[in-house]
Amino acid sequence: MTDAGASAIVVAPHADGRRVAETAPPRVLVVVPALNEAGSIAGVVAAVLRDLPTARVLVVDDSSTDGTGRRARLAGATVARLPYRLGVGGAMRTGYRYAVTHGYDVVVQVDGDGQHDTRHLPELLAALGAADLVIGARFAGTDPYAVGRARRSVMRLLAVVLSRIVGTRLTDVTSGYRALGPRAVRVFAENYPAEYLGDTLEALVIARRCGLTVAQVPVRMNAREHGRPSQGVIGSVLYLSRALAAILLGLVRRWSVPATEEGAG
Ligand SMILES: Nc1nc2c(ncn2[C@@H]2O[C@H](COP(=O)(O)OP(=O)(O)OP(=O)(O)O)[C@@H](O)[C@H]2O)c(=O)[nH]1
Ligand SMILES: [Mg+2]
Repeated sequence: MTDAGASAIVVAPHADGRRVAETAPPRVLVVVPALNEAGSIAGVVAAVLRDLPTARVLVVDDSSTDGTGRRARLAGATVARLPYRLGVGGAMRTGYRYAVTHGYDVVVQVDGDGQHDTRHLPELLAALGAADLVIGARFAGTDPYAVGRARRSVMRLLAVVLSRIVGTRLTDVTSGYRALGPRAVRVFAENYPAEYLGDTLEALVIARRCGLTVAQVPVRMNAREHGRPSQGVIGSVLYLSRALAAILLGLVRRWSVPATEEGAG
C-alpha cells in the first residue's frame, strides 16, 4: 500500500513558456469484495489487469478461510484483510476510504466470483464522463442472464421503485458491477451503509440524495463457477421486504455531502 496521492489535474509546461492545466487520465482503483473466493479470485484479478492495465486492484478479503487473500496477492492485487467480517458493504466502505486516502479518482466494484465480465470495464469508465455512478446492468440489453422467476419479479419491482427515486430508468439495481467518479467516491467514502442490501439499493438512494447522477450500461454476466451463492431463489418475499427496508432507510437517514463538493446537494 505505497501509492502516492495524485491529483487529476497536472500543470504541464507549454511550448511557448506558458503553464497550462492538462487533464491527466484518472487513477482507477478496482475494488473486489471477497469472501472465500479462492477458486476464482486469481482469474478475476488477472482479467481486470488485462482489460484495464493501468488500474490497481484492491481485494478486500473478509477474513476468508480458503486462502483467497494469498491467491489475490500472487495474481497482482493489493489485499486488505479485514480482522472480522464486515460484509460487502463494510468491505466496499474500506475500498472507498482507501481510494480517497491514496488519491484515486475512480473506483470500480467487481465481484470476486467471476460473474462480472471485465471486458465491459472500459465502457463503464467511458460512461463516467456523463454520470457520477454507472451501473453495469443485466437485462438492459440482450443478455439472457438466468435468474428464477420469483427473484426476477422482485428485481423488476425494485428497478421500477429505484428508477423513480433516482430519476432515470434503471433495469438492474442490485448489480454490484459499478463505476464511480470522483464526486461519488468522496460521497461513499463518508456515507456507505454496511447492512445487507445497503451497498446496492440504499447506495443508489444516497447517490440521489447527495446530488449524484446515475446511469447504466448493458453488460453480460456469467454464471457463478465456484463457491456458494449468497442467496437462493427461495425467500423472495423476505428479500423484497428487506430490500424495501433498505430503500426506506436510505430515504430517511441523514447523509453528509463532502464540503468540497461543487454542485452536489
Ligand atoms: N468482503 C466480503 N465480500 C463478500 C461477502 N459476501 C459476499 N462477498 C463477495 O461479494 C461479491 C458478491 O457476492 P455474491 O455471493 O457473488 O453475491 P451475488 O452475486 O449477488 O449472488 P450470486 O448470484 O449468488 O453470486 C463476491 O465477490 C463475494 O465474494 C462478505 O461477507 N464480505
Ligand atoms: Mg455473485
